Amino acid sequence: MMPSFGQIVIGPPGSGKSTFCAGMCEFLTSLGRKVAVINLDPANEILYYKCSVDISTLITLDDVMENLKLGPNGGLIYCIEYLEKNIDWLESKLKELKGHYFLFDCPGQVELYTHHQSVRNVVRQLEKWDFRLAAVHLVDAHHCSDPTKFISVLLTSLSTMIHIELPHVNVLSKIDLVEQYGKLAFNLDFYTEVLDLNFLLEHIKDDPFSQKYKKLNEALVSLVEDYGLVSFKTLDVQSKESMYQVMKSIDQANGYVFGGVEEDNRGNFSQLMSSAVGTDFEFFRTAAVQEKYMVGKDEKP
Ligand SMILES: Nc1nc2c(ncn2[C@@H]2O[C@H](COP(=O)(O)OP(=O)(O)OP(=O)(O)O)[C@@H](O)[C@H]2O)c(=O)[nH]1
Ligand SMILES: [Mg+2]
Repeated sequence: MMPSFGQIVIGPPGSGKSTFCAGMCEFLTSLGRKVAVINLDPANEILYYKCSVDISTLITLDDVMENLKLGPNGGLIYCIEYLEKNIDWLESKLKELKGHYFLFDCPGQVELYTHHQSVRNVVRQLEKWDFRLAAVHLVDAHHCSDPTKFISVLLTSLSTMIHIELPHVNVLSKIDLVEQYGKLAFNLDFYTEVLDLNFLLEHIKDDPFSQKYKKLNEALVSLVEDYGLVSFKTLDVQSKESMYQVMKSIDQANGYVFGGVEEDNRGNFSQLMSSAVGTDFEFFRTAAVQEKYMVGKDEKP
């Protein structure tokens, strides 16, 4: 039986998860992939995409907050625990969508990915149903302009990777706005490759507050370096080239390149190779797709 492939799209509030799901759905559809977007965020009010399954038909955050007198954070945790307890609901919905490529739009609450067990348990269950998944972890790129914020981004990314235990693609989203809060101290590669973080420490402001946490920052940075797990792709959701590069990384991470090639192209060696080795045998086919992608939308200046 064919496994199901897909992406678990996670990250802090406002990092661009829902926009990414909408863009990725459109992009993959133009490539000929049959995509189903699953909204698992009970706080999503307006959806930018046509979703195939919507958690709000199971439970809504408003109902929970009102009836259980919970705040937005507690309410969201309750909703996700409720989803975990009612996993049969998800199973029956997903069964009807067999043969699709899945995009799971998840809530923007960090502790769900670093500590809490429910998302992790739902992911493990999906794996038991033969889903091959990659976590796509979006973080707003503007955090690069502040070294201490970037250290916290690194830590969140690392804890998420270790906690969720999926093949993982970290993405700096909204890269088109990266310098909106100030010029970067280093080239972009410095932030994406995460190689020599000691340089970062030199750029932390020299005020009494930072002085106090100097040793802590040093320790955190060396922890991230010791694991050597965190690196980033960059994303501008409006750019076809950028979407293509992110898609290639995700296809390698969840194994789609080896097992999920579109029905029509099964056995098409060049396609398999182009994705697997990262060269661009596919260039002309993709160029055509890029023309088709987001037709009618304004191009970036
Ligand atoms: N400039 C720019 N804006 C973006 C990009 N991606 C998302 N945005 C904007 O960022 C804002 C938040 O995007 P969402 O997709 O709602 O973020 P989210 O992570 O789903 O947010 P929550 O569900 O509330 O956690 C929206 O105004 C988007 O238009 C991008 O690549 N570039
Ligand atoms: Mg969202």
